Amino acid sequence: MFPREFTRFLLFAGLGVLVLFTVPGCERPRPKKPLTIGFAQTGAESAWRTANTVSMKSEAEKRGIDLKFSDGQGKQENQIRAVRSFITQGVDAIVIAPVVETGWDPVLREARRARIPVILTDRSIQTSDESLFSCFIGSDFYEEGRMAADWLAKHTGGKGRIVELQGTVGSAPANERRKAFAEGIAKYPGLKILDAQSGDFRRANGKEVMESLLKKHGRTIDIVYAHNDDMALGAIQAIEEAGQKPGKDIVIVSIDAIKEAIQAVVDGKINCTVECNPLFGPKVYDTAAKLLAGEKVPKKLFNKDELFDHTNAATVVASRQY
Ligand code: GZL
Repeated sequence: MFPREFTRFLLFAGLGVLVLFTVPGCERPRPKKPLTIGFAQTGAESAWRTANTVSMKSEAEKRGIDLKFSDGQGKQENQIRAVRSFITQGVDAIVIAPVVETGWDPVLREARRARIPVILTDRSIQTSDESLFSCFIGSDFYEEGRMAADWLAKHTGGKGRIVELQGTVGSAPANERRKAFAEGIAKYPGLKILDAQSGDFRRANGKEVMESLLKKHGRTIDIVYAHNDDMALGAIQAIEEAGQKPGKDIVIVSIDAIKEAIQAVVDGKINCTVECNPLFGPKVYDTAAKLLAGEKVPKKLFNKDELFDHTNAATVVASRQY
């Protein structure tokens, strides 16, 4: 038999362990497992994209989120491969900035089978089943195109020959900005689109496309409508090299409102840029946390965008974060 003292020791030790694991707040604090999020980014094609990546990475670091980041380099197959890898890794949530609108349903079904919520950021998709993603967070590209058309009609009295520098073929921003702008100027028969070509949202491509349009249309171009500032800034270089004054000989309307473009508005080289705010890392992680806590979130969360021209650019340029 055990001596009395040893039996008493065992009794109290057992009681202590029982208390430790049953009385709330007594248990040894266990470090919370950090949230692991897989982010399939579009690429690195523009200053807007760089600012969006910085927002997502810096906010994840601030919150102690383990962010698995993948640069899609502008190719859907790279993004799909990244999403499959996130599923294999068993991340808590997946974020995708889809480079193009179509072709996502199969991999979204794989994420659903793995019970991993998917948040779409920046660009939306065409899908047969909207339940395949939990939420879309980004700007309203249709509204941006409409704002650009409205501003142009007012600024030109509804007259002018336009060349359009379009974004990435098949992408939601290019499709919606094109459609909304065309519908916006339809009310003004004096505003005509002479020509349109994709510059893939890239500055170098914007310059090349503008060079070829200037060669083809000479001095008949009155207006450039660029789907983003990077292409507009490239076009400005081509216009100046052709001996014309951007912002004066040729009106320039653009979208994104990156700091460099707002400075160009102050300098009189861009006439108007419609904002498309990329700094929504905080909103994405707040939404992911709500989803993982089982809370309902709205299907679409639109960022608020405004417009900058000679009336307000100088007051904001210094404080712009991107
Ligand atoms: C818009 C975003 C577009 C930007 C471009 O939300 O998808 O892609 O307008 C970027 O600058 O490349």
